[in-house]
Amino acid sequence: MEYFKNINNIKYAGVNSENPLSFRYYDPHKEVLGKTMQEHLRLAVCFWHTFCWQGEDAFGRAIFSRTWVGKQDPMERAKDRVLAGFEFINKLGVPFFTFHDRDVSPEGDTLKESLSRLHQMAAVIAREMENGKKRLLWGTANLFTHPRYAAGAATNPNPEVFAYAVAQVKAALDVTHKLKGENYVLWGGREGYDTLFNTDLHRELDQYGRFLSMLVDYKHKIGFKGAFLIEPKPCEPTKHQYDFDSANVFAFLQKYGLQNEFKMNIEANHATLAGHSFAHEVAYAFANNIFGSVDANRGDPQLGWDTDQFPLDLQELTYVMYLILKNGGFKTGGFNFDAKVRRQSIDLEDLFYAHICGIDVLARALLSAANMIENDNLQKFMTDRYQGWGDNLGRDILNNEHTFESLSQYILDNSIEPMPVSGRQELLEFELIRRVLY
Ligand code: XLS
Ligand code: CA
Ligand code: CA
Repeated sequence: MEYFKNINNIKYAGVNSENPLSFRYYDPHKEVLGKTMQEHLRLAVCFWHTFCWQGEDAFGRAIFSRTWVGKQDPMERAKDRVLAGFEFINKLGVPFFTFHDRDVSPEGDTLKESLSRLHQMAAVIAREMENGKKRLLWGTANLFTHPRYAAGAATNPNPEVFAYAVAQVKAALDVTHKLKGENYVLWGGREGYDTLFNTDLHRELDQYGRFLSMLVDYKHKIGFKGAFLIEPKPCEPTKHQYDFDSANVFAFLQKYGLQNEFKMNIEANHATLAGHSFAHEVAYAFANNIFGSVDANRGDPQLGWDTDQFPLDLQELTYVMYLILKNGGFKTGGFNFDAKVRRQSIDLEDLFYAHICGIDVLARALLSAANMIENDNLQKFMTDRYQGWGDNLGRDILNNEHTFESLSQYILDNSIEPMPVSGRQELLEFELIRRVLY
């Protein structure tokens, strides 16, 4: 069965192509700074928005009629969805995909049935991965849709829910391991609270710390070599999510001695919901050695919720790409499209247009960022700006050779009155713009 009829493999056709079903910038084998575009971007398509969501929102019901939804039997339907997913990924030509357990395998009447279904579906996925030479960027577990998780999974007031979540995550990690996933993601779906009147914050954080520590033990036991990634988000579905942003998660990890076991999966949309720029979250993660992967979907500047739109902001993405290149590129991570089409984009080809445009914007950002790196005026400015910290005074301070008394004395003895110097912000902003436009 062909699910996306009349759509051929998407090819690179150059910037002047008038074919909307072609790439204008993404040329997977083009070399940029010694690596191919494909190796730099490590693009992934997500299962949930792209193949599971049917257009329902808080006000309206399903609106899409997908060729893979129709069979009565839930397992037959799940198989159709996985086959359709792989046809899409193969035609789009990206190397990776991402999924939640529930995206590919329907919840059963009992946990036992759910787990057995997941393992059956993993076998179908393994075959499709093999046929299409596709790789799993990350797997994860859905700990937020079922009513049992309404008050959280690891942070639930009932330890039986905690244990249920353990069983579900154990199976999701087993499957991710079996499919050679390069990461495993933990987004704390309902790990948070709606009101403090019914919430014991101290206890819930301890529960969450325990859950993650047990997960780490299990990872080492089974020899899973991928990275564990936590995905921060400040709110939605709960009013306050415990994994608010990268800085908040980093503090939490240090409290529970887990800082060497987890990195961040940074979503652009979640960064802006937290009142940060996307670049801030990426820079913060690099500064603390916790950068892992990126969900490239953006929010809407006027809407205060998680709109999960495809990436478009070339200026922002160029700078983020510059940060990633400067720090040596992705290791286990990549760019995942945790993005959905708008509800009125009901046609199957809209899924292609959305991904193609997102991929082309990332590819163009990569070219601009490489151009910035080749003549790195931002770095030159930065090196000069902090130069004093490489000289005697700065070095001695950092090497612990000064005290409050000795430094006070030093400044007084030498009659030093420091003068401000320009931060050159406007000039540096233009430095980015000229690379975006080159
Ligand atoms: C929700 C999150 C979620 C994670 C995976 O807002 O973005 O989709 O990426 O559970
Ligand atoms: Ca999101
Ligand atoms: Ca996400």
